[in-house]
Amino acid sequence: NEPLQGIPKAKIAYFFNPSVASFDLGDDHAMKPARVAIADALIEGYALYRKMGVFASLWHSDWGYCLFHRMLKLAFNGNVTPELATSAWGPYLDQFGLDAGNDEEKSDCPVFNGVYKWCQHFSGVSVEAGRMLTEGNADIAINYAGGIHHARRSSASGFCYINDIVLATLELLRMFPRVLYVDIDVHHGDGVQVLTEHDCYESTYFNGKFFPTTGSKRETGLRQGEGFSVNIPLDDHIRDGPYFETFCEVMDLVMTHCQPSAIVVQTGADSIAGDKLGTFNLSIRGHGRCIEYLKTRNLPMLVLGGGGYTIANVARAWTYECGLLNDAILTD
Ligand code: TV1
Ligand code: CA
Ligand code: ZN
Repeated sequence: NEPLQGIPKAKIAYFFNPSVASFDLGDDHAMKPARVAIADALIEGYALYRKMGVFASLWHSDWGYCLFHRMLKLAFNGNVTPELATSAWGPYLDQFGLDAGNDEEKSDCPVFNGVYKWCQHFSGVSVEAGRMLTEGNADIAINYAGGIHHARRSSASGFCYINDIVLATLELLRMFPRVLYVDIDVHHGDGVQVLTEHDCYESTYFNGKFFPTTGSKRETGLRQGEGFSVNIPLDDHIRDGPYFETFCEVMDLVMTHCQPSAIVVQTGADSIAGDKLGTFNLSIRGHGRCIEYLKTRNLPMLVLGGGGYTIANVARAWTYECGLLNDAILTD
């Protein structure tokens, strides 16, 4: 696993904003933004900061809302709060996929304190990370706070209120004619799929019952994107061997067919064994092999986070993969 002689190392821009740790969707909510801070602490602890350009991005941006989303900005002008959600704005929440977050029922997309800031933060950073690539200032840009793949243009879904992946991909498409999106989160990346008619797309997991229930093999792209999407339904409890065999087989074909000029990868860690929501049996090493595979293509690459609900696994996986991207093999 030594880096090949003579091949220059990739220039990596790593983004982290410590304020992620302060966002809280609710005590018992599965999505914990703070896991990104734990991953970051481990990444720093393994001395990976010394190998990358580190951007403690404090940038908050409304771009996302201007470019693409209507929901929170236009509907609520960013002022949505739990108090307003239970009073004046109550009747309008439903159409935007939001929930007042009453204790009685577990809701995927509650209006929590700071929801708008959280979205501004990670989506602004994903776009900024994308810009590092379009401006040629890095070969790989990383934002583990992003990768929030279910959000639709006008509605929240599955813990996702704003689709930073689509926003960052739009930024990449300004420079790169074809962007390949790869999604190894256990859930199907439905919000990205519906918005990427011209791009390649790959996702894992389909089962008519598992959230969000989309992502069958027959969904292969629309109009000018027909034939440029691929969904790979996989079985529960799938292990490293069969998973990576399928991944390679499909990706080899995708690479030839699509000839991408840049890659966006959503590295949701809920496909790792022992996840609170996920049902796959991948090891961290197995999950990481997908990242290794993509890295060897030597294309500008935006690496985003995603799901991941067993926090120690998330932090370990993203640290291990951040190591791989930096040509370092980390061990326990
Ligand atoms: C509050 C508190 C919400 C505890 C939601 C699991 C909770 C879930 C919770 C949960 C949970 C889902 C559905 C609900 C069908 C809907 C970031 C009836 C222990 C990218 C999103 C999964 C995954 C949504 C996001 C899913 C991602 N599963 N505890 N909610 N409706 N929603 O099934 O892809 O990882 O589980
Ligand atoms: Ca997926
Ligand atoms: Zn997921």
